[in-house]
Amino acid sequence: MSESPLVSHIYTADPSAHVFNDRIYVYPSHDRDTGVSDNDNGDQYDMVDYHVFSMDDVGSEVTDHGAVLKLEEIPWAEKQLWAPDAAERNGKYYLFFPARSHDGLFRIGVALSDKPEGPFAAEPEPIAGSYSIDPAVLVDGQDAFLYFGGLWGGQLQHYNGNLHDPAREEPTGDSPAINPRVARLSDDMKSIVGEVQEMEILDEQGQPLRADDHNRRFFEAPWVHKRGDTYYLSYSTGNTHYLVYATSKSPTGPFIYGGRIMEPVVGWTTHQSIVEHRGRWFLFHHDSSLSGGRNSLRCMKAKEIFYDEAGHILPVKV
Ligand code: FUB
Repeated sequence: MSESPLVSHIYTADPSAHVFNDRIYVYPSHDRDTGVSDNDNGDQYDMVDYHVFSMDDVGSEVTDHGAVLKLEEIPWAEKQLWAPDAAERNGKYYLFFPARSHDGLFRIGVALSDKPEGPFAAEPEPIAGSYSIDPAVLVDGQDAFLYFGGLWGGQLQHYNGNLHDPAREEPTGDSPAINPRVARLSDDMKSIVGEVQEMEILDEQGQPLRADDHNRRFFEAPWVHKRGDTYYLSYSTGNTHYLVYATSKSPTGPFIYGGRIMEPVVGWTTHQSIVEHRGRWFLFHHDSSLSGGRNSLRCMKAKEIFYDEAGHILPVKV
């Protein structure tokens, strides 16, 4: 059974959900109909602002707090406001977002507010050392980690370590798959401390997932949540359209592949967040059901998820 969209007055995607002050806040992309045909570069995802949504609980009325950050307010960004995330630290709220800058490369920016619902004011420059797309931030005690990365239109295959190498393509065969990146954030959340690291995602034998293992290898939408002393890295496998997860006892990994969370939905992309609210766990994700299957016009949804006694996430029904 496919649940209802959380909102249907605008198209929304890539929902990053957080609980602030016991209320659920969701930070999605805001899809719009641009008339651009679908291609592997993702040109059809040409978004120009972000809205914030909130609700008392999953299933209760959803408030649209309006456009809280617009492309024209971000000096360094040229186009494509893709999947954002938000975090709270020391009473301030931070919206992390990717955008394509004027040189054609995606970078990640940060915008600040005193309130979870914004509006947010963007820093004048992207975060130094950031690249690619799909930022997700975990505040873990005194530490904050920025996870990011996405293949194809998200450009991650064109990086060798942290250096842009346009000739580099997605590996094939038994080469190790490309993995998301992680970096420690400074106390003011505006910069990366130390080196950006490539994460490790290993199979049950402790071997890196192979590049040709398209059913399990990372593609985009990294998200890390913590349950007990276990860190769960969830992500999309992209061209095979699964949501999967891996676990670790460290926020930076290595992560061991754990299984599938969700089967493919209507639409090409799939992108998730997982959050605890009042002792229950929820998966926020999107599909293209609201637009009758148009890949770039998506709608966010939420459903409760469950774990078994060993901590495995039980697959959800689509
Ligand atoms: O919304 C644009 C892109 O589509 C996101 O950044 C990806 O994760 C995919 O959902």
